[in-house]
Amino acid sequence: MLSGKSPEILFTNLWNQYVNLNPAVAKIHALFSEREPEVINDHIALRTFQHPKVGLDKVAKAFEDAGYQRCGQYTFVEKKLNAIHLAHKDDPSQPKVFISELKLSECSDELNAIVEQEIITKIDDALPDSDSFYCSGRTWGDISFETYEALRQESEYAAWMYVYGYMANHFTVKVNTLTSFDSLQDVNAFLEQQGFQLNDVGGTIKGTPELYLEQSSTLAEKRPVEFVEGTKEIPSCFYEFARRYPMENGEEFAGFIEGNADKIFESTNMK
Ligand code: OOG
Ligand code: NI
Repeated sequence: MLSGKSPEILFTNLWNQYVNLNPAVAKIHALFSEREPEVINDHIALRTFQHPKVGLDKVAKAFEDAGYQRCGQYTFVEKKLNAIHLAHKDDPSQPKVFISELKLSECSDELNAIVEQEIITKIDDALPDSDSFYCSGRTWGDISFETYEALRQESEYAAWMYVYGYMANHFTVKVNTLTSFDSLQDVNAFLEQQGFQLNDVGGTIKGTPELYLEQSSTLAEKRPVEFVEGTKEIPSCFYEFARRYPMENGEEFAGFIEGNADKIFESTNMK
């Protein structure tokens, strides 16, 4: 018997939090829902810090309790990130979950001091072991724009975490299952025509059919955020589009690709 929540509850909680914060996400979802009988979510992504109190194990727990298991491991040397992906043990139709963590041991003393004092010590000690940590958002209270900028000098990822915390930074439309689009190129053209800006780091399409995975994403829209210094517009969340291809054995590729992911992370960059 699994003790945890069902995957449906986990994704409903994450979806509500994500869509409430991001009007562009609601618009994109509505545009696809108008045209499609079904809009399938391929995966979501969550972020954290590599730290005994809040590391990726803590974020993964709610999913493991809901029947997920760890499948892939990834490293991003430049961005100082580790990541894993999880998939449901019995039900391949459940979205995959990508969880990354910033390797604090490779970051500066200044960054470590801010993350420790302004984020980690302020998180309630019981929260990371609870079943709602994965969607707990920012529980460290007021934030300062000066601190945001200081973090951003070294890590856009740390700066984004400081503002938003534990929530899905994206959901992903599975392009394979769309009936009114033949390719990711078509999806991108449609999004651009509708006025959405795409992440063009390394080109708007990351990956190739030979890698069995093509991905694109919108740029996170800038949303007003209250800092102690006043309100500023800060990149929030984005929407991703993924097309998976069958491998030689006929099975659909079910993993992630470091070279693609490395660029998708930048969808939440301020610059
Ligand atoms: C995750 C970026 C990686 C993918 O599909 O490769 C990713 C993130 O931005 O936290 O989503
Ligand atoms: Ni993704």
